Amino acid sequence: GDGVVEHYRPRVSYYMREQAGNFHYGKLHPMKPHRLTLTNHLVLNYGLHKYMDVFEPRRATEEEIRQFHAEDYIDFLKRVTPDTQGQFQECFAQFNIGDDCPIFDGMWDFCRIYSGASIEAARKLISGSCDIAVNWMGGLHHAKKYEPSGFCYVNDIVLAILQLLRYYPRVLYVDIDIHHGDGVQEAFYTTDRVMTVSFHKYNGDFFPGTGAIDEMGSGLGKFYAVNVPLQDGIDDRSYTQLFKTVMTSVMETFKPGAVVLQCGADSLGLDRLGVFNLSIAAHGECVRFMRRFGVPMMVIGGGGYTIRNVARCWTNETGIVCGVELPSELPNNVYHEFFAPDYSLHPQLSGRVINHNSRAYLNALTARILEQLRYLKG
Ligand code: ZLS
Ligand code: CA
Ligand code: ZN
Repeated sequence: GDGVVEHYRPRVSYYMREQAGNFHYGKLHPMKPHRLTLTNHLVLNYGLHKYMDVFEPRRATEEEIRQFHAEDYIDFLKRVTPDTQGQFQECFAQFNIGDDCPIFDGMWDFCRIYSGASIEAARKLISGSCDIAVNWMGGLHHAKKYEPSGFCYVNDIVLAILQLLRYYPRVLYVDIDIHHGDGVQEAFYTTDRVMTVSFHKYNGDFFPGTGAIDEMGSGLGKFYAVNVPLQDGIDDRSYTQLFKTVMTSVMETFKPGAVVLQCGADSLGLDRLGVFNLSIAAHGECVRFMRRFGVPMMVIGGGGYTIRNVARCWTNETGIVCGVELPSELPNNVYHEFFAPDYSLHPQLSGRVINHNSRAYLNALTARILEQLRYLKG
């Protein structure tokens, strides 16, 4: 077994603002910030706050957001509201405003809250006052320098990595959201100081359409972007085995000073937008595996659209980073009815879609990625 790991109790910082759960993208929109409130209730009712330092982070400043985003885009985000959007109509096409990225009440405030938390988490890691920093509000990996994309307006991950790069020579970004982490990959595509690794569904059509295996980075960054394109229905065994094989080689070759792990929960089975078959245990196994390397780590949220399972998933992963084993029976909490009929941390999520990833496909994929990583050695 791994007795040593079980006794390892890392210092964990946890970032949360209650208001974050009260924002609404719109009634029909699949992104529901309320999942953050559900998650926090489970985390607190399991008593996990006793194992962490819990912080209410400050908002990111405009100046901090300018480290990545363009000034006129920031001006737009700052000034547009549902009431003033009439005056900004001509900017909507320029800034990709539409059904995926609507203008909603408090949008700019929401961006400043989730980004402020990721920036503070990065600084906390640098200061050495924690080993793992958790921000379930963050992880909005699609946002671009000049525009929002796929429910993401400000790229808190890029902002956090830019902070980490002030101190750590090399930062590893790992993304287990079902969507490709395109915004982060693009921001660091030409540098060898950030390696990005994304596992995602890819068929050329599924959003955002990028993330083919041959996108590997360019210039100095050549080979430092790793893409793991997967088909519908991938199951626990195939995914965790692939994840561990790839990440072992990545850690050995890249030797990062810090890791940022995006834990999008839309890779779980039964997700409203997702098509994978992962259980909460397998998703969490990826987090546990990364924790074992003992490298300073930032753990952030992302997608996740069947919100009762998002809350379960991120609660389980909060327990994992703390090194605390949680009983399956959910503690009593004011949102108990969300978790009917099983009231369990580990409901059955698999079985809706069949696995279209053959052994042969996964073996060939693994071989190609390990070959790419061999270019980094020596
Ligand atoms: O990674 O697939 C698309 C783009 C479209 C189809 C949908 N229409 C609305 C716009 C054009 C091609 N967008 C994806 C974005 C997925 C973002 C994932 C974010 C993350 O998990 C990180 C947080 C998409 N998939 C599903 C929808 N959009 C979608 C489903 C249902 C609705 C309601 C609200 C809006 C319009 C009707 C909407 C979007
Ligand atoms: Ca991904
Ligand atoms: Zn996603």
